Amino acid sequence: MGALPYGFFHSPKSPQRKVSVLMSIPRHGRSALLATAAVSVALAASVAVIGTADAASTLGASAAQTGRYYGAAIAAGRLGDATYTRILTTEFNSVTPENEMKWDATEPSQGRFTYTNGDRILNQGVAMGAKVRGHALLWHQQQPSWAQSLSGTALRNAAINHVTQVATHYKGKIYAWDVVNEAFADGGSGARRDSNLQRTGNDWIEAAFRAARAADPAAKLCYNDYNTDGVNAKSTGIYNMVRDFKSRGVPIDCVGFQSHLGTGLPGDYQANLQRFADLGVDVQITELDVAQGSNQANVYAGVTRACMAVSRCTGITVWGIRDSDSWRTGENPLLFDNSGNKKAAYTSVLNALNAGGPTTPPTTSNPPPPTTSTPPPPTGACAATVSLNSWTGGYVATVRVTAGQAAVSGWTVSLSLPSGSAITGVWSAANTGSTGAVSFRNVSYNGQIAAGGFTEFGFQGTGSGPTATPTCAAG
Ligand code: G2I
Repeated sequence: MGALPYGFFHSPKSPQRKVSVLMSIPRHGRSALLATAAVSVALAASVAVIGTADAASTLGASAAQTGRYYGAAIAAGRLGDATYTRILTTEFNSVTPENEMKWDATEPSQGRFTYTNGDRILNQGVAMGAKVRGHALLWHQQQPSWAQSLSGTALRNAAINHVTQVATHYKGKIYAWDVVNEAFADGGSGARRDSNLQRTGNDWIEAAFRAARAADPAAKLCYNDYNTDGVNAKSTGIYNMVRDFKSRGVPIDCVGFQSHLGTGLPGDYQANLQRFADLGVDVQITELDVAQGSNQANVYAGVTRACMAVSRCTGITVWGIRDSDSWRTGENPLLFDNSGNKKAAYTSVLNALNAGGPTTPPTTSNPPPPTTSTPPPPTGACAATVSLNSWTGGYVATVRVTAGQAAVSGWTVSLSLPSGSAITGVWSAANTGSTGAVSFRNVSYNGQIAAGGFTEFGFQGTGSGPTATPTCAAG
């Protein structure tokens, strides 16, 4: 099957072909396409024209200018492909294993854990200095056959043990875990999906999140789902669960929006991300791919702009690199063609990422920079703020480093830890010292911050976390 022409889904003359196209992809991708096609919005064709000295030239570097990541789902079996690996290492600063950390891959028989391929993905990410998203601890699909045959308490215990073991194996190395994947039903119910896991009791999801937090306190813990690309019954069901979790102290940090899209984007895509962010969780685009068509580049740009407009949208992951790597065979839904060439969609994403920074280079001559009610730090400087997630005996600190009126090239954040506090893990920075007066230096991929932009790093520790505002030195 070739590329879908733009407007194909709306053609009244081709109902048979529409069905055959939809039937040719797996079931839930089909419903994603139907949902998005039904409310497709023609996005403005214009893309901000950049071309400033600050516009970065790769997806990861462009996203990093505003403290975000741009990632790809990758497969261990493709890492030997030179074109694939060249694009991966050049363009992306986050990786997600497409299949290698799933239950069937990591615990093929009960209690026997195999991490060979999961570790290959992890090591690839580490070698690139990239974030690693863990995917997925519990899901009704891709369960090993032994788990499929369990139920009740035996399944609950096996599932929680699985979460504990896998999160412990990868402790301190995962940026964010999809703790639970696709637990809500499609359609208008807004209810949980029936599954063997759901039949162990409605609290299985929160039990999984608590187990994951206990095993790896530094990882952000996400709920991840599809057909949640606008305000609809399914996304509202998830919204209500997240609100309930936050009110009861169930540890959840982020919601993943898979965004397997057709040829349109719901008009309330950004508003939907924002309403989740307003609950106090990060949001991430976790499995983005968009059906080929004349609108593909615009839909990709629209998703990018939406994430850039939501301060708690921390990054975007595309579900594969080249069209030929995609699970959506024949739909050409990715940013690189089969030969590894950049597509128009790639350029639209890069421009939208770069539009998140300044549109003119910083200058010390006229005209003077506009004044704002809360002035940023002086030119060439940076500022740092800490947000703490504490519990008895430990904490995770997230530090945001913000550039002033000029871009920053390299930064060092210094702070003082209270007596009895010791750092046990650091990500996206290199620390000097782990008790008392400590400092953190940028790593290779987050030293450049555009004027007014920010990046984030984090650390975890024992005792209580820092309370005073840190200092930041640029350069
Ligand atoms: O279905 C698309 C994605 C929907 N959200 C969750 C994701 O985890 C899911 O990823 C896909 C992978 O992209 C596929 O690669 O999950 C599929 C399984 O539901 C993956 O397909 C499986 C095939 O079904 C297996 O036959 C195959 O052995 O990939 C396996 C490894 O190539």
